Amino acid sequence: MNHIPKRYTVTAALPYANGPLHIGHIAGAYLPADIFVRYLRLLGQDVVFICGSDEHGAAITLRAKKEGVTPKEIIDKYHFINKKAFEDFGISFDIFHRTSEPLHYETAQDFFKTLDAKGSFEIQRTEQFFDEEFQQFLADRYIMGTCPKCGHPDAYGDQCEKCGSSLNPTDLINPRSILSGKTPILKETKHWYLPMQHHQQWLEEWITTGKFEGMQPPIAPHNPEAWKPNVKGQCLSWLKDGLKSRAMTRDLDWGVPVPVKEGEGKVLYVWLDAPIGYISATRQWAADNGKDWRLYWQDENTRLIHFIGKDNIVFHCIIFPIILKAHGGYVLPDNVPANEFLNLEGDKISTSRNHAVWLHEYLQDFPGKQDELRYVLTSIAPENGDSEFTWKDFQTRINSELVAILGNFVNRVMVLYHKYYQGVIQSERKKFLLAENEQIVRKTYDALKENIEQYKFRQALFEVMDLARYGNKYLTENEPWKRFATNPQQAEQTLTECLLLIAHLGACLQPFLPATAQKIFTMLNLENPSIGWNNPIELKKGHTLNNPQLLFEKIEDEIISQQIEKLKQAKMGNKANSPVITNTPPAKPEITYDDFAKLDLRVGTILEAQKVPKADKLLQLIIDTGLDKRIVVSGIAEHYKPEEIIGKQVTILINLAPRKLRGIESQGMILMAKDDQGKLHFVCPETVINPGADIA
Ligand code: B3M
Ligand code: ZN
Repeated sequence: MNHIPKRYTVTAALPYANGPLHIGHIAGAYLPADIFVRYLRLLGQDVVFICGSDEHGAAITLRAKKEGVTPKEIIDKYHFINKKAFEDFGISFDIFHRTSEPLHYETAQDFFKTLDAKGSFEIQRTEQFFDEEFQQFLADRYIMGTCPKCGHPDAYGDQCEKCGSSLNPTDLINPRSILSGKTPILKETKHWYLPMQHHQQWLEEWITTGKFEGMQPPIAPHNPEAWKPNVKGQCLSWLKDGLKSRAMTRDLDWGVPVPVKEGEGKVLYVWLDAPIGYISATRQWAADNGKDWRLYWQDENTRLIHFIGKDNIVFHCIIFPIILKAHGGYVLPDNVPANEFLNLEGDKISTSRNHAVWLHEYLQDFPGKQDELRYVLTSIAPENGDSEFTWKDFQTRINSELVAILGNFVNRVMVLYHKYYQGVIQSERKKFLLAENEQIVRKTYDALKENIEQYKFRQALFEVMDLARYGNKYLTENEPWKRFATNPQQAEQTLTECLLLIAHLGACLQPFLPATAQKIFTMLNLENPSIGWNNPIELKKGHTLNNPQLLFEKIEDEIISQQIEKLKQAKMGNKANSPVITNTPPAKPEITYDDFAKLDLRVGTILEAQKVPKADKLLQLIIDTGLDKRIVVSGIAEHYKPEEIIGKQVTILINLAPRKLRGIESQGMILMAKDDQGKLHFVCPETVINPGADIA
């Protein structure tokens, strides 16, 4: 390739804000993208890492319907849950945007208007499925039926999840409305279609050769050899079937409104608006950081890379490129390294059957162990075919690889260095004394570069672990603990060589296990280095190491059995593994400080408590508010016995208008927190303080 990239725009599929993330999502797109981006950043490349919530489409409206809330409540809830899970897991997006933001509406509508003005759409009046009972057109996921390609009985109107084919609702055999379950009727409507068949030729050329006739900057050629066979294969099979017109608008009331005359009451198709979300997110990031977003999308020296799962291939390799090219002035993806699917304990991961390991739950169950999961998911990443996660394998990989090899090597060296030399470097070491050590480190860097640049993260990590294996063996064979008495100089040499190996190991681990790499450099008391042999690591004489800390701990059988049990329970319909954090209520609308300041919240002390006759839920309390002693009736009788709570401090809202409950006037309200199981807990100061203390 003669075209040298100056910058990278790396995107990871925008997850629908309709549910939490599971390990399949992570292994499919987000973790490989994060490794790649961290690697590029270490090399000092100009890279922006883009993601955000996909907040439109039937995925959202159907979830809202299921939970009995508005779409807005759904997206507000899951956007923040997912954003936090990504952060806690160390996925280092530069921005995690939302497609419900005004800037996105503006960007997507501008795109639509430009395409419309250029004549890139065709308006078609067609008959579409319509649910008479619900008075609604049935697009995409509102309709199900049998896949005409593979016979799967539960294919959606836009896609069959079994064979990956992209469909139109009228392709389905025996269509049924998911709203009423009935067979829909056909009714006329009008939509803006993208005549994809007009793009068949250049796409074929572009996918197979990396360029096409009439190609112009900023579009730069890509290397077709660098595209994964599964990705190219899916594209070619699509092209072989022949591209067809596809509607880019929908009759729905949730989405980006169609911004042209006669488009009233219609919204953009979610797969038109979502990928443009990458652009709006970049615009927001650029605005926040004083950058020019255009360089990241409209400059021929930018490489655009989309990390996705295999079910999104057609949208990123065919439809979005058509849209970008039809608009003009944009680059096309340089690569779309899509992964296949991750299975779980011998079965497909399934949200509806609740068969999944949820990221936010993993992070709760294994606090501080995000690198352990990053390690396992990278080691088994479905790069060339579907792969499988099992808890037993998770345990084995941690115990016999991370603990026994990497952790053990680093720990033995650190402990010995402190024991013999109080952690003070004895002799300066810039280069290895032993040629073999230098060789293996150079080889690791080379292999790392080669594999990461070809999106082979599994192999790349394996090569790094090989360096740890080598270090462990080198240490064992040289036995500095024996030599320390017989040949102290040699013992010191071995251990200092090992320290240098650890430093290079730490450098290589940075993209994969960032927290672990950080721990290593903290122990070594060195700045985090770049990555590569040309970025020398130096141990100066007299430099002091920090105390050893264990990198990993063994995972006990019991923990694994618990997780396996949890999965079983979940499958049997037990709520313990519920993916839907139904008990976390959605965010409420913003208020001003003045709104808040109206509440007179105080610390109160419960002086007396008794059951309210003939009311199962109510307790009558007498509370010392510091200002007075007043009666409060509270719905906590199912959670607390009267005698348990005498003397307990509570948060009380004292200026709530009094109200009668079962004939008793309640003069205030005590605040309670409801946990996942629905149990109520008092909200109270850490230690007993004076009643009447103001809460603000
Ligand atoms: N939200 C689909 C998915 O989560 C979709 C990706 C959009 S990427 C622009 O599978
Ligand atoms: Zn199918």
